[in-house]
Amino acid sequence: MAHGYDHGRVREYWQYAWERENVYELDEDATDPTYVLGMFPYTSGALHMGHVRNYAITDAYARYRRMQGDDVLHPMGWDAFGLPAENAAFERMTDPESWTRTCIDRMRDEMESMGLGYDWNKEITTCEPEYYRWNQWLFKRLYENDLVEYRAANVNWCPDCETTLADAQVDTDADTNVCWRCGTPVTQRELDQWFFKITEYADELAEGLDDLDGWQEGVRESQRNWIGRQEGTAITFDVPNFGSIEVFSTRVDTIYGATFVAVSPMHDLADKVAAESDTISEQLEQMQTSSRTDDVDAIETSYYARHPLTGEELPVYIASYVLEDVGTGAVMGVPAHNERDHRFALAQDLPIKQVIEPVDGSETNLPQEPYTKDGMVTNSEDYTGLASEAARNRILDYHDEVEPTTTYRLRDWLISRQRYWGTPIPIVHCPDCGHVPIPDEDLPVELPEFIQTTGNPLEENDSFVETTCPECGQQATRETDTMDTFVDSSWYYLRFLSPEYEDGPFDSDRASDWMPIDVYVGGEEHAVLHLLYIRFITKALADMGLLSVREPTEKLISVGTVLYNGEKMSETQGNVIAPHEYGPETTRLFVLSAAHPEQNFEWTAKDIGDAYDFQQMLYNLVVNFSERSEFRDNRMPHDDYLDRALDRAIISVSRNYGQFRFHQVSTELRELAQLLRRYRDYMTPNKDVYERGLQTIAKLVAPIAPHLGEELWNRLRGGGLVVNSDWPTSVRNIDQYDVERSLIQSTLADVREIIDVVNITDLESIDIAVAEDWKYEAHELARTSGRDEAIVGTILDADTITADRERLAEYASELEQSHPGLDRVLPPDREKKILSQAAWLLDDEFDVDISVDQATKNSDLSARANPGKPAIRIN
Ligand code: ANZ
Ligand code: ZN
Repeated sequence: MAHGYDHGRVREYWQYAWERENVYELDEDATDPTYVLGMFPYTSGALHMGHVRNYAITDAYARYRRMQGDDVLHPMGWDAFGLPAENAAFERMTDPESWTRTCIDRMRDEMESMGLGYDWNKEITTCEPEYYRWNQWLFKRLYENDLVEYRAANVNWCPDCETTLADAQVDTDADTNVCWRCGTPVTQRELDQWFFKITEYADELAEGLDDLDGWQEGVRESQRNWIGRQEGTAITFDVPNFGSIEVFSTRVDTIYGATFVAVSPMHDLADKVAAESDTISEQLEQMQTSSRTDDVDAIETSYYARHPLTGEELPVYIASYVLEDVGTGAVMGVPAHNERDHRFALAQDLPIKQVIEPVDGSETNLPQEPYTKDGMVTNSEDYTGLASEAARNRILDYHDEVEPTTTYRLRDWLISRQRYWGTPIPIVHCPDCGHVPIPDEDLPVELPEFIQTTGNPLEENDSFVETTCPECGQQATRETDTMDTFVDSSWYYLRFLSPEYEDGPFDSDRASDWMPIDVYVGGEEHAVLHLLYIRFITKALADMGLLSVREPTEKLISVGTVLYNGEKMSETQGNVIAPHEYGPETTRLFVLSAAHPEQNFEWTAKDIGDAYDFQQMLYNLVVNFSERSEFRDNRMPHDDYLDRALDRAIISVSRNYGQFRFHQVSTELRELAQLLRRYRDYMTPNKDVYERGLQTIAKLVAPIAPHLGEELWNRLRGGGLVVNSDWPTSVRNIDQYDVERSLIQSTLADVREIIDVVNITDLESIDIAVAEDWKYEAHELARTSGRDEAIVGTILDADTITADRERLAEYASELEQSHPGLDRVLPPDREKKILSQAAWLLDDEFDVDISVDQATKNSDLSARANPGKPAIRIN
């Protein structure tokens, strides 16, 4: 064809049409729109393939729902604060704001040229005072509700980024804790810091996961692990000259085996010991700032702990393997039954005392290796002879020093950042009044102009720092920390509901109608951080009476990674293919066709080529139709076939869209396009049938390839824009479309295989025979009978089946072999009809006469004809 599909022109033309008609704007009177949200991007300056994949998913789904007649809220905005902007500003001698604005403009352009259908009226940008004033407002409400804490804390410090990091922003790379952004090993520092008390919600956050049916199990499991809820006991050891140490243990049954006590380098006892000795102080400092958690790194102390049950004196160590933020930051060391305690005891030459034996009497490898399983308690006074479990309960009951407790791995959320490009924390430090929140009417506390410095630019800015106390009016200083950017994204989905709202961060009435988010789509790297924060904030807001839901999103799609030669495609790997390299729509079609949203997939030029060819092929079909003058009026069986195939496709494609199986959609549409082409070439097409086919495919393809959809629709004179058109409906409601489809496919495959095997060259005809009625009755009886039922007996006893006993018995035992697991089949007349309609496909392929009949008792095909699997004879 001379005139190919001109992607550039088509794209521009339809984007202009969409904009002119405001097709993506949400009707403000909508009562409960479908809320489809992709995680808004960090403003790094360019869209990458991961973005395109996420946003192609939300866009396809939003379009599908819109064509179904739903009101759809599909907004977009910018997660615009953050350290990279500051770094970029340094490198480019500009300021973070200008740099960020440039990035936003570029990214918005790229999104528009991808044809993503957003309601731009709802755009939000987190670095604007109109947005971040509500971060400050939120901070204050949390503060009033006792969910904010200011305390000195040992925090993770990245020397390169010169900032503190939340625990969740520290990665572990080959046993070393490193900064998630730059990979520099993290050290520890003690600073006064602001925290959000997410741990108050630890229980609810953990328990709520069980009810989040629309979330992938993998994500729920990551959150469960992150929260790390653990039942155990707290055991108090008296420590003369210090007080007491509380340890956390899940194995109180091993308490008689404790031969030492160890505390983490951050424990109060460690501080006390350091204060008493300069050498230890130095050693300790090294331990505290080290990012290694060496198993045997230890400081011996002069303190001892009194064993609560035996009164024995146990030495106390400071040990780096004891983690500050697990349990109570202290352990009782039971070398005989715990791996880490064992390694430590060997290195420190401490006694190893066995108190558990295997129940089956087998030998252990003690003292060379610890025995870590439950078993029978030994060497333990009154508890000797009990099973571990029983001993645990008994010890708990009898000793006040042992208390049941639940611990969490989850820590409070450290939100202080010593950086400029973030939301100022709305607090004044007054010498008399302490920390005083800034009154609501004085919000926002705006960021002052950027100053290039090495430390925190806010600290250098006297006119920002110096202020008066809102309570007593005397000279005071402003807080110079800014908020973690995860605060900005912890509630932005609520701002989208009413972005102009001025009386609060969002309109609570509307939020109660429109929340939760129906589908939330984003990268799998956010499984823990962001998705835990939004759950926490939603719950906190609900407890303040501002929201009526307690979970932010019903359905979550955690999107897999795009790979290139097996590696994640990313800026840092230097293997990025820009989304525009192949034309936006080809890229969209490709990313949606490649795999399930949750799966990773490999970028290949061939698949890109296929996505391109598919568009070309559809376009050519439609152009050819619009230029054709010759059509047929009468109706033939293969017209019925096409009609029915269309109905099947509509039902199945709709279901797949509803379940986010876009790659399935794409496969089906490619098959449908091929079928339409075959139909056209087989015989002069019937105009109505063919036109319906093309119009249907134009609509079905529109959510995943919107520009192409419009172009096809327009050439078919569909009227109006396809985005605004109604989703196609099937003429017949085909209940078992999938059974029909597999009957056709397997029968065609069987024919091909037979022809292949017998190697017939001059075919004359093909006879297809569906089974006799009684076989369907027997099949249905077998299929619906119980798992353990004797099939042959059941069938032979059924007096509804009238058939020759001998043949019935033979068939019944065949059925018994495949039961359970028999497939559902169609009734015989329907099988016959469907196959007659499909006969033209064989005629087209092999150029032969086809007959489709039902087998009769005496015909030679009757033995081989079974329900769902007709007999085939090649002549
Ligand atoms: C004594 C004991 C004896 C323990 C025994 C285990 C086995 P798991 O084992 O992963 O479920 N623990 C407690 N606080 C810790 C901290 N801050 N740093 C390092 N380890 C700590 O975790 C529970 C066990 O981890 C606890 O039970 C404690 O050792 C250790 F035969 O207490 B156990
Ligand atoms: Zn004051």
